[in-house]
Amino acid sequence: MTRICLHVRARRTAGLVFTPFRMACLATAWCLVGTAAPAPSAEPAAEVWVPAMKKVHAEFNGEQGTFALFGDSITVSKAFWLGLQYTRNGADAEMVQAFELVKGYMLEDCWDRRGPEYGNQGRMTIRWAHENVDAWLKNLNPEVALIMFGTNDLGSLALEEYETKTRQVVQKCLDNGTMVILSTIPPKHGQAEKAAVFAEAVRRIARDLKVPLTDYHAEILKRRPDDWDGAMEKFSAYQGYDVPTLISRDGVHPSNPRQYAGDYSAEGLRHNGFNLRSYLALIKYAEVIDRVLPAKAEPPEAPRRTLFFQDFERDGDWDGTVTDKGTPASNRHVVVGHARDEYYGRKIRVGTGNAPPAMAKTTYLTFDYYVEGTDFLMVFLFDLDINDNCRYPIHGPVLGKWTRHTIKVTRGGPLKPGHKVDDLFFFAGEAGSRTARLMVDNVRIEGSEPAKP
Ligand SMILES: [Ca+2]
Repeated sequence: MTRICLHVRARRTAGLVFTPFRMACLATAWCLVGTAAPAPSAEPAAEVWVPAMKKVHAEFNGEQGTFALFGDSITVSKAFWLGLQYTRNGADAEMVQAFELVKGYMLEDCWDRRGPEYGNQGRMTIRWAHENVDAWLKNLNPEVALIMFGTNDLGSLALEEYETKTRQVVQKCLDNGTMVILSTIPPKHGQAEKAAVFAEAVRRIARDLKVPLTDYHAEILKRRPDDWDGAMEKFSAYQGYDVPTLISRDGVHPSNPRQYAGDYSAEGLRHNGFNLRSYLALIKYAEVIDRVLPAKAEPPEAPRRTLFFQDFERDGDWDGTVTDKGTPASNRHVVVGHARDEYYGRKIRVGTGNAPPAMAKTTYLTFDYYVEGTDFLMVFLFDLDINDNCRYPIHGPVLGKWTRHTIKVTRGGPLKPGHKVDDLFFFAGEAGSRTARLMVDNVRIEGSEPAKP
């Protein structure tokens, strides 16, 4: 990898410090030739498209994070893109970083924008896009559009019409202030030569119009140069999408074998054609976000309000022994954990009272603790709405010293805004422990936004 590929500025996105990024290198061999003239089949260099796309983006007047998918059945299929948000088995560090960046930036519903109103439908060609792109841009006004047409065009369009209309569709997007990521089409059984010619046309458009490209065609051939085609006799034992190469038994669509579902390891990317397409799109979109798009402003946090507070200075509902012996002056009374638990060395229960508080959109639990004799500390919040505990381990607790700790309890876990919590549990040490000690004080639940009813 040459130095040029490692150029990335560090930035903060959704709490993640974004550090050197090799994404530019993944989809192409262009990086390997450094600053030499691009080979005929290479995508435009980032040094070319980044400034060009910044210029396009300067004219953009829509909502930040809007990502459109324009294409045919290979795009409308939910085997593409949608599943990335749930499963990324075998993802390398680069993909993990790319996903975090995209997840923090893209509007959440853009994983799932499917149907003709969103610019994707089965059996369609670039003619359909050419007729409808004005409406899509007006209605969706995407910040970035990923475009791939051509597989259906192979049967009915000559190269010239395909290339001209693709070029015009891209240009309309750019004129709207919408950045484009172009994609070459996959190779197709029985029309491999024409598919290669169409792919080359898309590379040409990307270079001419200075837009980034995911070279799906080249990436498939790189991974399966001789047996990408699931229609081959050697795959006759398999059915439909279940074939373990990159194109299905129909010779047209990307494969999606169950064995490699959600698998983005090198093996998965050799065997699941939809995963490969999702992967390439993710890496390229992340690169665009990182290198072209302005950092997304963090929404200002609403003031926090206290939903529950217990300082053990008067009557209340808890299990544990209240003491003021040897406690810090500012804490006065604290509660000491007991050893009568089946699973943990010390336990404290704190009830939230007769009117259990509903969690706010963003909810924090803050408490003071004193732990010694164990480094295992865990908090449970009992969620009345799911009738179960939500667990929050405290990794590496401070030992032998009163410490204040805050957990964001509504972040990604089962505890959702609006859910009510009636008990909090604090645990330390293993069951039967003789040495574990646990004390807790100033248990406070705060929300930064009113809970939805
Ligand atoms: Ca106290």
